[in-house]
Amino acid sequence: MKIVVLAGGVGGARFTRGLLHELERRAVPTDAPTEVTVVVNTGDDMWLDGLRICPDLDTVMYTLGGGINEEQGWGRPDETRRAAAEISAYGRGWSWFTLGDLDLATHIVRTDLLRTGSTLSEATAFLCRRWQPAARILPMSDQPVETHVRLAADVDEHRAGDLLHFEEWWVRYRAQAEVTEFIQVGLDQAEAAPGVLEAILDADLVILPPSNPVVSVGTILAVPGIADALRTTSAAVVGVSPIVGGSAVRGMADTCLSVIGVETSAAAVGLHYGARNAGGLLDAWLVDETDAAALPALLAAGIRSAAVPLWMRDVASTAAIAAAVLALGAGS
Ligand code: GDP
Ligand code: FO1
Ligand code: CA
Repeated sequence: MKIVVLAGGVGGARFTRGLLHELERRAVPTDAPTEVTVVVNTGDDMWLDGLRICPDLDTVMYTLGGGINEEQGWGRPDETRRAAAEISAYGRGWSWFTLGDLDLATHIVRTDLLRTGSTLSEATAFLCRRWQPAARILPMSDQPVETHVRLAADVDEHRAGDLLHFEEWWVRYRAQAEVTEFIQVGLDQAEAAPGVLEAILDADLVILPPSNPVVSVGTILAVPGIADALRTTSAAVVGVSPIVGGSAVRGMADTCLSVIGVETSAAAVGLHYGARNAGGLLDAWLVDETDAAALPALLAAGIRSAAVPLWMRDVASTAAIAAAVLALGAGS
């Protein structure tokens, strides 16, 4: 069996870890192992003091490789910030963005690979040789595509109408600065990274995990060819709601959804992706048990649905969510 997951950072990474756990639990030694490919959002990537930072790729790689800071959800555990302090002593660096010493090593190796001619796919494969994730991790694109927000009003040195990198809007301003739109800078020059479209078209199951529908999954879907591949693949496409009981469990998905005019509810996000049999992307959509009232509307729109607990409290509860996705994907 072949499974593709379109992931952002923490939500996508944690879901995929639970999925791998569930697949491992079900594995039959005589059967070929299920192959999982994670296509990761690179819209949050940015240059910081000469280093290429890829937050969602690193979050997925560390989470699946056993090197993630569990409490934070991103970065490495037992971090120190000595290099960042030295960079600020030179009057450089971004005071609002934390880069730990261990994490910096990843950025230095990746940047060196990129500067000596490797593509982002090649650099990612190289970094993964150390972490040995039980899934193939692919960037959505090898070309830089960076999500920016358009500011509705002046904030600090930025003017209304200016574009601001999504990470600055989120990490520096905690998504409190009002914005009018999200723009993927570089999208017109971008194509899906090698293997991405092939993996989707060749899959038995494609999963939209509980990642941010706007700046994680939405950005991946904006890469030319990816949404079409989802529409045409013979795989079942199953999504997991990142919205539980009308709120984003963590992060700023609620603010992002309101910017694109979608209500923060499990049903609205499912309907935003739409039914595959009506030109949309989903065959099925998993919602939280407290959102069971959404099932009739989803079914009426042509999206099979089920309601189960969707809190990823630990690996076991997340594996149970993955089991429900596998059941929905199999048509039950
Ligand atoms: P990011 O790049 O680190 O923001 O991570 P993602 O885009 O992959 O996922 C972020 C989204 O995951 C958030 O907007 C939440 O809505 C969702 N999320 C986080 N934890 C949970 C959880 O336990 N259950 C569900 N259903 N969604 C979650
Ligand atoms: N998130 C923060 O809220 N503050 C940070 O200083 C921060 C640093 C950081 C460094 C490396 C990395 O891979 C991720 C980092 N994140 C940080 C998380 C992350 O960039 C964002 O929360 C998500 O990408 C939001 O989609
Ligand atoms: Ca992200």
